[in-house]
Amino acid sequence: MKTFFNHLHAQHQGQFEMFRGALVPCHEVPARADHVLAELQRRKLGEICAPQAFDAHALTTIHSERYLAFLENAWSEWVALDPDNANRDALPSVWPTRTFRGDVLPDNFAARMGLFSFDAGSPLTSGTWVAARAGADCALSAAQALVEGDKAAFALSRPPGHHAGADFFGGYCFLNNAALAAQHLRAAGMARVAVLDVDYHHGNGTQAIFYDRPDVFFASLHGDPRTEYPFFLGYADETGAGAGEGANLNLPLPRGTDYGHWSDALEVALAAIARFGAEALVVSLGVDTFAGDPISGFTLQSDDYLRMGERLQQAGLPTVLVFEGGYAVADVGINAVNVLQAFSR
Ligand code: SP5
Ligand code: ZN
Repeated sequence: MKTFFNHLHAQHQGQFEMFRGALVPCHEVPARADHVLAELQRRKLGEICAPQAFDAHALTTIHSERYLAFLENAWSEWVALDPDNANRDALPSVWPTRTFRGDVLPDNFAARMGLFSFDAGSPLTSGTWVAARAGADCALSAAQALVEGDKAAFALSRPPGHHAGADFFGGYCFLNNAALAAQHLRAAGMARVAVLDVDYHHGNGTQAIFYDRPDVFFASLHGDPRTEYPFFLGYADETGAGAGEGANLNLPLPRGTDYGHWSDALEVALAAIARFGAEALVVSLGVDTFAGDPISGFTLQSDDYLRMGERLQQAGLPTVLVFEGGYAVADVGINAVNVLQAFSR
């Protein structure tokens, strides 16, 4: 199995995220991807490939033009406000909640930061755009490998993507890599594509992007949003809208869930994906379900990821795996590559 990876991911290196009124060191750090790369190389699991550079049009299939223009120019606008900003990441501090307008694009930079985001945990840095674009290229290249006949491909993208919507960032995510991969498969002629999100957190961005579409099924196993981030989406009664009714499946699980109960939910998701008739699968592969994860609440062990990979591979579909969360940095390589191992035989 090919892995698509670009060292430019390390250009996105946030300093702090807001937590309980303080700025605390970012959990989403470049070393995460480097550990996964090192473990892939240590086990000699397939070729590491540079992604193809896709043009901006590939991003507009998922993201709005005004959001992409904002992201591309945000850092230079931030530094133009004050030269000292070059040493500080940009975080939003004001948002248009209910009753405010989302259609007006203010001139003020802080206002646009808020318009295009939903949390204060996702710093925008000097290298965010370059890294996110390279990550999107990895996801698109992995999808293209399937189009060319590969049975599986891995996008070792960073920053992650599944919380990013058509026109907003948040949850450490800027461009929705899994959605871009799914859409690339659709555009290449696969009639029905499923996205299976196994990250600890609900993939609110991916769900929202495909919510009213009958051609992309979204299924997610995640911490119950009543207690877990991102809180405001990911409930079991969200089943799709309009033509997409029935093509969305949320399986929220309580804190403390172990692999036994998690894998029961996985069977439900895989059965629904089989009924849907997916021709290809995109897995949003977060390993923050790990017992040792510092910000999450499930109790999966490293060996459980071997079983997870075997079960996903047995679904028998051409599969793109896209790296998402996982913040137990020293274990993230072992856990992610344990999932990939079954796809590499
Ligand atoms: C891709 C992904 O997994 N995004 C997760 C974003 C979660 N952001 C909120 C985390 C808040 C927890 N902060 C705990 C700090 C403890 N020192
Ligand atoms: Zn997560």
